[in-house]
Amino acid sequence: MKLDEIIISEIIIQQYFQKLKENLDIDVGIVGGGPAGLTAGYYLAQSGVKTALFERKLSLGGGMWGGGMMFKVIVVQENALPIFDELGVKYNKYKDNYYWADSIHAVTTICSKATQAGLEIFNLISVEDLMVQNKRVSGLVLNYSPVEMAQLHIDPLTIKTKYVVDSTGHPSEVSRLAALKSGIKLVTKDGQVHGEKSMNAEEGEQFVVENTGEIAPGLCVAGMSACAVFGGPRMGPIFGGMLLSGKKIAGILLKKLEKSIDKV
Ligand code: 48H
Repeated sequence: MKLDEIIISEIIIQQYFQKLKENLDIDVGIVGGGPAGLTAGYYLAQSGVKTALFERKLSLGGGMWGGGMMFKVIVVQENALPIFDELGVKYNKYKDNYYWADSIHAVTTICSKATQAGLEIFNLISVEDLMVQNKRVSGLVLNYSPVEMAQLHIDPLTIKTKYVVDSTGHPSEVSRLAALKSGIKLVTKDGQVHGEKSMNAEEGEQFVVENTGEIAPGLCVAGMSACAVFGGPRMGPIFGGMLLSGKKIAGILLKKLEKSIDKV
């Protein structure tokens, strides 16, 4: 059967811009597609919240792909296993409270479940700023990652959000932007981003979950960004805290958005 190259191009252009247009005004805009952002996106989309995730890179998964030091194994503790069970990620027991999974299997499975649940993921898009109205974060300012990488002087586009989740990992980019430019004080002691501290797996894993939440009107933090914003320790290649943080922020947002929380 004959294939027409122009129809192939037409499908891609039409469908992509349709998706982008449908996401100009959304409930939740998640920035960063690592384990925290993807888990948050899964639970929100699963509950019917209109959610889009923006990832700067070509691939999703953030720091999960590389396991520890490029060795593709991740460690997860017992209290996060219900999330792996729900997402269908297979894992193995090493000893009490130490479980491990293949990092490639974990990332691909979480991505698959999240998109099946209805999460719209836009890769190759960087969030370069926030829209702020009446002292509330009310949108995301987007640009194509290649524009950012080539340092081209090209203006961005903006989408409207009820809530933004900063799940940008170690750099906590969105929270830093908010502290620097928005004129809104973050809920940290001095209103600023404190920066993450040196390794302590046990404290870091607890800290990341405890500090997941709304840090300015309309702006939430989850995953490693929560450690960076509130000055908590890093924890190395153990990922339970990232998954639990993603699930926690989804639960908080579901309550705020007054949707069913049955599935969270
Ligand atoms: C679009 C952006 C932008 C932007 C960044 O680093 P991540 O995997 O983040 P988490 O919090 O889900 O997981 C952290 C974990 O991977 C980790 O690093 C751990 C546990 N470290 C412990 C330790 O001791 O080192 O993912 C963040 C994602 C990445 O894919 C970035 O490309 C993306 O966010 N991102 N996307 N616009 N402005 N900034």
